[in-house]
Amino acid sequence: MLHPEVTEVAPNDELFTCLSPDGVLHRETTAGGDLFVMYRDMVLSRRVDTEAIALQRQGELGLWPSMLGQEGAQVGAGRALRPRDIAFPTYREHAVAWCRGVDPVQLLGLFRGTTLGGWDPRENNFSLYTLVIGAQTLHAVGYAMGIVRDGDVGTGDPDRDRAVLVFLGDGALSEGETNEAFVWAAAQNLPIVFFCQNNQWAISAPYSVQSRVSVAQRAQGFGFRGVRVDGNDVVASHAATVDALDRARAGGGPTLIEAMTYRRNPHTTSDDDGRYRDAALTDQWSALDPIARLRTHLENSGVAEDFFAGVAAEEELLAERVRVGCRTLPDPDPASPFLHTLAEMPAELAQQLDAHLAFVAAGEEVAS
Ligand SMILES: Cc1ncc(C[n+]2csc(CCOP(=O)(O)OP(=O)(O)O)c2C)c(N)n1
Repeated sequence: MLHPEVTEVAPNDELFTCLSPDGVLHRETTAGGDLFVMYRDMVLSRRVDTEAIALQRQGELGLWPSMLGQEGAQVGAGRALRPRDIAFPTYREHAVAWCRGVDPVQLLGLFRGTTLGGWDPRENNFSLYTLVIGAQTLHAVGYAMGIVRDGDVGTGDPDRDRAVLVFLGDGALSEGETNEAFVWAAAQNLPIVFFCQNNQWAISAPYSVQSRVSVAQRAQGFGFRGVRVDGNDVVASHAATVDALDRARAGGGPTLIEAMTYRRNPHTTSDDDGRYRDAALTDQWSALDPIARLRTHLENSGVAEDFFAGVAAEEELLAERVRVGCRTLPDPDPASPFLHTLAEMPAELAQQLDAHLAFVAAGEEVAS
């Protein structure tokens, strides 16, 4: 089913919005989406983010890329996925991971240095985090080609048709790989949705130094649809993504969604954003907070305080589980980097593994 209200905004680059910053739902969408579920998703995933920053400050994590302010874009998109669809994230999609059912403690392993992955991508159809900017767009295109070859697109059977949702930042649009991915997606009419969170900064580089046109407009040059949504509006993000995924599964080809949002925290816990941007801008964007606006809407609709209290109680339990879980993440097997690269281990690599294990054992002896 297509949702014409989203399509309308494509040609003129208008921002598609449903829920205004003061919490008024001024456009009903046909895309549905459970506002209670999405409120809870945003609150709980924000709490994971807050706890992760605190853990990094305590030396428990090496690094953390915060998503504060981007929950509306991520939850709207994450909740548009069906189980058989697959998502390819960057390293900041903590709320999408939450929507896919990835345990938040598993997210922390990569940033604690106990794993190079953290979860099995097949369990939740949620690929591993990708730190190489833009690389995941090609992985996603390859997967979408596989879906076509499996005949899982355009059959009309909702239990069979699948699509790919790939996340990228505005900075990734300056990578050759992303542009190659767009070429392939268009030329082969692939079942793929590119979801760009335009949080306006690629570390210290603003979007304005990367492009003379909007993100959404760039899709037109490759021959497919681009739409612009208010990324701090979870309802708009959800409707636009449902629409684009429906099209993709039905054989309608790719869409690029530009979710306009803002990275309210520094790029990572290692970055000093005070050196390149004005704090007043962050304050302006704080007033557009995606959680606050949905809460206002729910309160104005008569939702009982019990609901919010219930989510707040869940938050405390989750925070405790994340703190304890992080500290008790198991150390990796020292052999693991050697074991999962080649199907059969060559003799030379086996020798290196022996030497490595001897080195680790010697270190453990010294330490004990
Ligand atoms: C190929 C590559 N080049 C450079 C980097 C260094 N780098 C890490 S994050 C980043 C900025 C990415 O910005 P954007 O795509 O907008 O995503 P955001 O971090 O804002 O979510 C850069 C340049 C990298 N990781 N990979």
